[in-house]
Amino acid sequence: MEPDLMKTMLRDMLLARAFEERAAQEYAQGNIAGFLHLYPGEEAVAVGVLRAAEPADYIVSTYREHVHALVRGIPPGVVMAELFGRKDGCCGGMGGSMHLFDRERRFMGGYAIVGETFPVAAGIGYAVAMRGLPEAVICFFGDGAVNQGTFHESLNMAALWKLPVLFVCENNHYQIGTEIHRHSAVAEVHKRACAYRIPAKRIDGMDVLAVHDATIEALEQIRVGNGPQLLECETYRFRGHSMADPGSYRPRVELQAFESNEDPVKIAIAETVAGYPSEEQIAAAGSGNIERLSGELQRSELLTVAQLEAMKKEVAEVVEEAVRFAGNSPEPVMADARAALDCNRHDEVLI
Ligand SMILES: Cc1ncc(C[n+]2csc(CCOP(=O)(O)OP(=O)(O)O)c2C)c(N)n1
Ligand SMILES: [Mg+2]
Repeated sequence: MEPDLMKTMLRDMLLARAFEERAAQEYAQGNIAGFLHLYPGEEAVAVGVLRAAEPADYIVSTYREHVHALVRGIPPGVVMAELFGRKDGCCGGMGGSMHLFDRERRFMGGYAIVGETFPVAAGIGYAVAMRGLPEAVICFFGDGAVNQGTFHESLNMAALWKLPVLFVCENNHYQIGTEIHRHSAVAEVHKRACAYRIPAKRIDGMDVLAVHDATIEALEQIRVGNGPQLLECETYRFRGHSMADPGSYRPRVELQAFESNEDPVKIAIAETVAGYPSEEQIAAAGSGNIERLSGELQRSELLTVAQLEAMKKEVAEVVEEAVRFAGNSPEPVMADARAALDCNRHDEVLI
C-alpha cells in the first residue's frame, strides 16, 4: 500500500478518536443534547472502507456515524456544529448527532432506526443500476440490525436485481447491552448472506489495512456488475452504547483485552511507524520481538516518532477549532425550521 495512503488513514483514525473523545466532553458539559453514540474502538472500519470508496459512491450509515461523515470529508467544524444543534451544522442544526447528511458528498444520512439503512441503500442502488453507472452504495449497519426484516427483504431484492450495494456490518458484538450470542441464532453475520447467494467475508475490523483491501476487492466485484457483496468487520466499541450507557454489562477484562491488544489506532500507528519489515529484518529481530523491531525501524521508515507526535498535535488543533466553530455558530430559529420543511416540495430528485 502507498505510504501516503497509510499516513492519511492513520491521521483519519487519530482525528476520529480525538473528535469523539471531545464530543463526549462537550456532551457532559451540556453543549450536545439528545443521544450521542460514539465510535472509539471502531475507527478502522469507517476509515478502511471509506478510503477505498470513490467520491461518486453513496454512503448510508447508522446513528453511530460521526466518523463516517468526517472521513467522507464533511469538515469537523460542520459535524460538531450539527452535534451542537447549530445553524452551521450540515443539516442546519436540525438533524443532530444521529442525522448527519451531505448530499454533495453523497453522504445519504445517518439513521436512528435500526435496520432503516437497508431499504434506503437498496433504493439508491436501484436508481444507480437503472442508469447503468459504475457507482456503488455502501451500507453500514450493526450486528443488531441483522434480525430486522428489512435486512432480509433488502438483501433478497439486492441479490435478485444485482444491485451495486456493499453491505458493511460493524460487528461490535453488542446490541446495546445484549451480546451477539444472545440476540442472534447465527452469530457469524457473514454466513447469513449465503441465504441470498451474496458473496460475503468476515474480516478483522481492527486492522485498517485488512478492511481497506477487502473493500477494494468487494467494490471491484460490484463495479464489474457482479451485484451486492457483504463484509462483516469484527470490531469492538470501547465506550458504552451511548453516552447514557456506562457499559457495565461487559466484563472489565473483555474491554481491557480489546483496548490493550486490539486498539485499531495503536495497530495503525504500529503499522505506519514500523512499515512492513522484510523477512530478513524479522529474522534478525527474532520472533515476536515486535517492540524491538519497530524501535529499530522508527529512525528510517515511513514515519518518525516526532512526525507521529506532530500528527497528534495537528488533529487536536483541528478538533479544538471545530469546537470553537460550533460554539460560535448561531442557534437555528423557527423560520429555519419552516424553510427546512419546504426543502423538497418540488419533487426534486436527490440522487
Ligand atoms: C427498530 C428499532 N428498534 C430498537 C431501537 C433501539 N436501539 C437503538 S440502537 C440499538 C442497538 C443496535 O445495535 P447494533 O445494530 O449492533 O449497532 P451498534 O449500536 O452496536 O453500533 C437499539 C436496539 C431502534 N433505534 N430502532
Ligand atoms: Mg452492535
